[in-house]
Amino acid sequence: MTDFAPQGSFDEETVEAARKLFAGPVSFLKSAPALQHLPDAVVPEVAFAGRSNVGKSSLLNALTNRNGLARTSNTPGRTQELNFFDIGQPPVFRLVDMPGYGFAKAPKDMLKQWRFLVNDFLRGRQALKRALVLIDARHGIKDVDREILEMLDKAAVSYRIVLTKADKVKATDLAAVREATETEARKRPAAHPDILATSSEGGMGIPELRAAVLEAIG
Ligand SMILES: Nc1nc2c(ncn2[C@@H]2O[C@H](COP(=O)(O)OP(=O)(O)OP(=O)(O)O)[C@@H](O)[C@H]2O)c(=O)[nH]1
Ligand SMILES: [Mg+2]
Repeated sequence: MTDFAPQGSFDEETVEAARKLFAGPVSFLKSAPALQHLPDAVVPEVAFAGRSNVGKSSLLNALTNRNGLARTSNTPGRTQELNFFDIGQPPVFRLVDMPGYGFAKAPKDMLKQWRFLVNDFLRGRQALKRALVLIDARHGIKDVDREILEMLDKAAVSYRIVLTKADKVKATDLAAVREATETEARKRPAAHPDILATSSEGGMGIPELRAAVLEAIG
């Protein structure tokens, strides 16, 4: 793996503890197509939210270094349920892979169902310590993203913005989108002031994001 300039201000011990935790046992727990199927909330949870195709499932695989743990696809709308993954055995925390929003080709009633599922989960889950809101580094924050950011701000759900697919943009463009995104994050009440730029392909920002997850679960 290539070396990247470190991001954020995580101390070495946290980065190392996070690396170890994610390198240990990881298992798929269950898939919840509706809120009544949620698993009992027994450990802290961190959820992946973001536009369809932004790279939520890929990032989950990169963090756990397990290809194919969460299903990915070039076709938007791959993930249609809330998928829970246990990290650690016994589990220390859970990652939740969620359906994406803003997927225009999905049937209307399906879209509505996903929106309720995602919004109600994010707003009502006691065990949820933080949401990671993923933003494509090629596009930056769009209005469709702002809708979910506003919802999280209103409900006071703590979240962190994470840029994805950083390997697809030039360094100068990445620096610009990073700055614009951070400026917006700092104005949002429930957002963590720092953002992370990641690549599931190249590995940029992955150690830091692991540390950020560990930090979020406390
Ligand atoms: N180059 C590059 N491609 C990526 C990266 N992350 C994801 N992709 C690609 O983007 C596509 C979508 O990735 P997914 O992880 O399935 O996206 P998702 O957000 O889970 O999508 P939905 O489940 O539809 O909401 C796949 O073809 C991935 O291979 C990345 O960091 N770099
Ligand atoms: Mg997915």
